[in-house]
Amino acid sequence: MTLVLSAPGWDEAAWIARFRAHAPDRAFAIWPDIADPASVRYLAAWYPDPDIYAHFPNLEAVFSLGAGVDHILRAPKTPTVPIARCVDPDLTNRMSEYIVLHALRILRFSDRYQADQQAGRWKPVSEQRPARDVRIGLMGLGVLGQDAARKLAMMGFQVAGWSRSPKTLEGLTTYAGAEDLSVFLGQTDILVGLLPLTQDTTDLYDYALFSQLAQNGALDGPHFINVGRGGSQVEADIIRALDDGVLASATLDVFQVEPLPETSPLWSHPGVTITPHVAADSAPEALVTLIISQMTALERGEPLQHVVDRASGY
Ligand code: NDP
Ligand code: OXD
Repeated sequence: MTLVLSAPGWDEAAWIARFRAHAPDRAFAIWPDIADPASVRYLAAWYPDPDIYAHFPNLEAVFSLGAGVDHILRAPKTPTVPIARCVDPDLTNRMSEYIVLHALRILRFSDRYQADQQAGRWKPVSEQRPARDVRIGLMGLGVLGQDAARKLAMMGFQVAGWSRSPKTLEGLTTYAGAEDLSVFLGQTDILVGLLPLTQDTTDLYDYALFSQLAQNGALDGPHFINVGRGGSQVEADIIRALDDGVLASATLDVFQVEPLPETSPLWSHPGVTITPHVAADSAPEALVTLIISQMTALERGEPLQHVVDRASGY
């Protein structure tokens, strides 16, 4: 009952050591160093080799080492066994921290004051609007979107959310589907992308979408924060929208290509804030514990948690 780990670019030996510390009686291996492929029942993966799944005839489950699963579903031949993703309170809290941090950074003109400090300039902004005047729209109302929505509302922001299926959530204005998108965008001052990457969400954040954001809001124009997936954003359109004043700023944690190439104009654009896909890292201990508990549950005949729906792609 071996678990194979495949996470190219990560310190895989350290991860296996963590797994062994939590489950010393279990067998673990690192791809591609596999002595007996028939013994492999589980795969824990982050951007694995797309051909990996065919090597294990007795595979029973694939565990994503993150909340997203696009890195697994991008394979031409995806595994036929269930895929479970990471859902963990630490990860959820971290994402909400990131979104609240940057919403407040925008509200409280932090970038401007930082530049003023560097220039030795004492220049209070003439009018500091309260959070209650600012409308934040979350695209994605899943595990992460709902938690962020609650915490943003706690800070006083007006919060709305958009999802694929209609939802009723206390204290939140909700919109669903393509038919509601324009109305949702038209009432949004800070747009937060928290969508999984699927066929439907690829290249979704483009110039046409940014152009529909509220232009009459309490801020200096619409702001965009993307913490979902870079494949949902058209980076050339972000630059164009910033240059045209269609967007006031873009805060990006995810990119079309990661690591963001040195040649990307996003690096030096004054309207862009960049973080290297760290909005909500999975805490290693929590992830290892989750995966081991999922294996144990399966072996007891209990259902796997957080299983991905193949049809919707997330
Ligand atoms: P969930 O699966 O819980 O929620 C996804 C949400 O997106 C749901 O509300 C879903 O709608 C909505 N959605 C999906 N497709 C569409 C669509 N075509 N149109 C409208 N809404 C859609 O995911 P999580 O909240 O756990 O995570 C979201 C994403 O965040 C992950 O997939 C990952 O890509 C990203 N992420 C990024 C991290 C980072 O560090 N930057 C860390 C962790 C995650 P519905 O509710 O109707 O199903
Ligand atoms: C992700 C993650 O899916 O870090 O991006 O969990």
